[in-house]
Amino acid sequence: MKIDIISCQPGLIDGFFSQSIVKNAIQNGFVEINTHDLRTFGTGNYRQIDDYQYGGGAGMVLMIEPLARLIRSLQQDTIYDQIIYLTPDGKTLNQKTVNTLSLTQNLLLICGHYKGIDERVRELFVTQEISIGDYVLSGGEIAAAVLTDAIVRLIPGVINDETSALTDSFQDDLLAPPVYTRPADFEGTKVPEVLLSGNEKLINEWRLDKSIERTTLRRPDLLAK
Ligand code: 6GU
Repeated sequence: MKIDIISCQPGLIDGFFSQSIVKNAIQNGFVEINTHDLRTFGTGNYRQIDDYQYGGGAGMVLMIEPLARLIRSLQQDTIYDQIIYLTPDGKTLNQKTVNTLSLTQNLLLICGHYKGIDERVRELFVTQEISIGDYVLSGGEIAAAVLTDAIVRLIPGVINDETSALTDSFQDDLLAPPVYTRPADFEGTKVPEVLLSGNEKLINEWRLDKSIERTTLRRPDLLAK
């Protein structure tokens, strides 16, 4: 899988990817991630990438020309399954979308900044718009890192125990059950007996019960689906 990311602050993203599970996935050849500095494709001597918005109003807008040039130069080498613009007015990200994207070959992510990008970039190039929640970040970089992390950890082999990603919260619209490790008794607070029983059937039943209980209490909206 290959993920290309367009940003005017690529250092932000590279920092995250040089740590984390994503770093291991890159080193082990599961994914190739390239960040592309929009500034490189800026116009004029000052490599301008943003400008005032038509009609007036506060905040700069990323210009269409640098973005179009960069996107087209990337398209010379790669056919993208999706060109995704990270924006607070996109569709809120969920595990279903992450699952679908993890099955693609080539993704291009575009990080916005300031007031956003010229609307015509969205019309001409973008195939999908994603938000990571109802709050505003100062740029799309953190959102791109969130999306990339969520996708990459699903690639088979990236997480040691392949079954681990399948038992995550949200994988079947249920929150994950509680987990425990040693000691079995911490100052009188004990691990539930069933988990020490070795009875796999009982353990699975207990975990499902707890998942449903936790989802009912905390996220009834998930059960309604
Ligand atoms: Cl994708 N970008 C920005 N700037 N803010 C956000 C977001 C994205 N998702 C939620 N807030």
